[in-house]
Amino acid sequence: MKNFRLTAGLVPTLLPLLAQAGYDVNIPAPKSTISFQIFDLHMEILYVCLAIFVVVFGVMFYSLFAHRKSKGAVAAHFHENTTVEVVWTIVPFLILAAMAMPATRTVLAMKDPSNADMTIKVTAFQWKWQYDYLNDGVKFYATLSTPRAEIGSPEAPGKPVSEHYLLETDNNVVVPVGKKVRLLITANDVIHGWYVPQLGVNQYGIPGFIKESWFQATEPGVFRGQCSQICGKEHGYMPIVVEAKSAEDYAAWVKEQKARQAAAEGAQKLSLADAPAR
Ligand SMILES: [Cu+2]
Repeated sequence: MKNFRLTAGLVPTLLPLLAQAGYDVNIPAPKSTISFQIFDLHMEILYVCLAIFVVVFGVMFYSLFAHRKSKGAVAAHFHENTTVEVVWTIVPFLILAAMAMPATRTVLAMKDPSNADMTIKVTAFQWKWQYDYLNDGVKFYATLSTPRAEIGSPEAPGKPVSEHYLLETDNNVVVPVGKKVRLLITANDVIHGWYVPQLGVNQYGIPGFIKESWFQATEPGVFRGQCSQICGKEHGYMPIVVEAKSAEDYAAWVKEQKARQAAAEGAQKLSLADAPAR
């Protein structure tokens, strides 16, 4: 009894701690409409599992305790009980059906990129990403920007590792908050995976195929991900960084990118014109 009281006394102490831990012990905090839906589904299924756990282990431990040998319990001898067999077939079936319905709804929503506000074509390479903003005419590569010296020696004494070690790029994917962004994902060499957990997207990029996905960021911020498909020796060195900005900041970014692109093209034309005629 004393042990029971001790255990029961721990619950009110542990609960606030668990609540405080919050997202720290859970999957990353959702930051897009679809990842909120995925998160809610994950919690619903978790609660179902928890309820099954409590019921099954409750019955088991009660039975062990109430029918223990020292109390003189004698095992019953019976075979085939139709009622019990029907119940233990129908109950799990109903539980599975109840879980399948919200899961199907969420998977269908994940696969529905219709009515998008903008489209970005994502092409994976060994080992970088190319982004092509089909509506705004912006196009660039994004490569890892963690200094080479840090890679392979993160534990080297006296060499601090940068905050976003292996999760930072030279050019981030900038998107406007609240806009539905459709992604057309493909690859140029081998299979890669465009994976940003907080945006709820994990989609293979397969050479010769164009796969669709989408997200709608719910708040401004920087969301980091990585290639999710082992794609060669630098698979771990092709991160994804998505920056969600306000509509005005996004428009300013597009303008800046276009000016940069125009300047680069101008410089290329000039150098071609300077080349000696053959
Ligand atoms: Cu890859």
